[in-house]
Amino acid sequence: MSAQKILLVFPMLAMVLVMANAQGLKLGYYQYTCPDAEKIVQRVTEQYIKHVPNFAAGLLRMNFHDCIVRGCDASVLIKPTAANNQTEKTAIPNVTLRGFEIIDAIKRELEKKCSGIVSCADILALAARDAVQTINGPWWEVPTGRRDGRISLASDASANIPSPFSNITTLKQNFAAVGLTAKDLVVLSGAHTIGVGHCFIILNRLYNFTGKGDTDPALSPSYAAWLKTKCKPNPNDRQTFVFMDRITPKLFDEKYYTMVTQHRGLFESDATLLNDPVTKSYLELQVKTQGSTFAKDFAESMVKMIQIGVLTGTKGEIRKDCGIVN
Ligand code: HEM
Ligand SMILES: *[C@@H]1O[C@H](CO)[C@@H](O)[C@H](O)[C@H]1NC(C)=O
Ligand SMILES: *[C@@H]1O[C@H](CO)[C@@H](O)[C@H](O)[C@H]1NC(C)=O
Ligand SMILES: CC(=O)N[C@H]1CO[C@H](CO)[C@@H](O)[C@@H]1O
Ligand SMILES: CC(=O)N[C@H]1CO[C@H](CO)[C@@H](O)[C@@H]1O
Repeated sequence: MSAQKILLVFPMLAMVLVMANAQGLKLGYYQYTCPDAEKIVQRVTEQYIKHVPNFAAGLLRMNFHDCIVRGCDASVLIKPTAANNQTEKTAIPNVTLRGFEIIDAIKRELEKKCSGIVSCADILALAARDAVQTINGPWWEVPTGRRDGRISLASDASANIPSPFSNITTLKQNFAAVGLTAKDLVVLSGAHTIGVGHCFIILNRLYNFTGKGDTDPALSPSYAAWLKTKCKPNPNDRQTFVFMDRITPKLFDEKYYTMVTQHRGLFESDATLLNDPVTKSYLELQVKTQGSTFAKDFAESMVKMIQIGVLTGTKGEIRKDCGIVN
């Protein structure tokens, strides 16, 4: 759906978005300093995503991981400088992050056009949005003006990125800690309508849930049987994966919610959305109405997510290379 169309259909959204700039971000921040910035991000992102649509999932997840650790400051992009100074990238939850090369390609283009102006944090937020739109997903406004952080610690990522083994209580706490509600939790988890989950993450869930060679009872037995045909109990296999939304893996639709209500959520963190009245009723409503409000809700929650803990004004820096602190 185009920007114009979504704003036509949801005029209230436009108002909410214009007002949502409490932290000093604004729409079109680079209008005078680098007028083509957003066009360049969009063009390069589209080139990559049209070629490999699956990378849209990679960029969206990377945007989430960036924002939930130290705010949206591109700290997720920083490469480790020494074996004893590990950055967020190297933390366990980051092992399967993908799409770094797209951010680097965008940054190279932007540095050619207007050197030292556009932050990596803005590039990531814009690219995730453009990637999702390229695969016909929802579209949201991205107010800009973020600056890049100088700190990136693996320990922060391990402590703050929600775990796929968490229950609903813990997930709600993780989200509340950054100002996101239970509704944001269920709406943003809808991102699992695209992309993959690696088998090694669910081996215990399938084969040794309580340490007695059992399967998680929250998982549909027939789906567990199917998953076992794909995911063999080999912890050294770090490659094999399954789509999280097996019904329509490439469409940004509400079928992830259908999967969860059928006890076919891939991770415990997906399944547990059934264990809370707010998240459960949202799941059921989207299934019943074929995702009537999902695109609009997703856009609203993303706009909140991409403003978490941003650095503005004179804080932070504009990184020259997204992988390296200046
Ligand atoms: C609620 C807490 C969440 C947990 C515990 C969680 C956990 C995970 C895990 C374990 C994976 C699989 C990674 C892999 O095996 O490669 C994954 C994939 C993914 N997650 Fe989440 N996630 C959460 C919320 C979110 C949010 C809020 C977003 C974005 C708005 C998101 C977007 C994605 C996407 C797009 C993928 C697919 C990545 C790919 O295909 O490369 N997730 N998530
Ligand atoms: C949720 O997980 C936390 C942390 O592991 C645990 O302390 C808590 O008892 C769990 N809550 C429920 C309702 O299972
Ligand atoms: C299952 O878990 C238990 C307890 O953690 C462990 O002792 C056992 O070796 C595991 N079995 C397999 C097959 O991994
Ligand atoms: C994408 C990325 O940087 N992944 C890294 C995650 O962490 C492991 C080690 O913990 C690295 O080997 C990966 O390269
Ligand atoms: C780039 C980066 O974040 N480096 C960190 C290395 O470790 C020290 C001490 O833990 C941090 O202060 C640095 O910021």
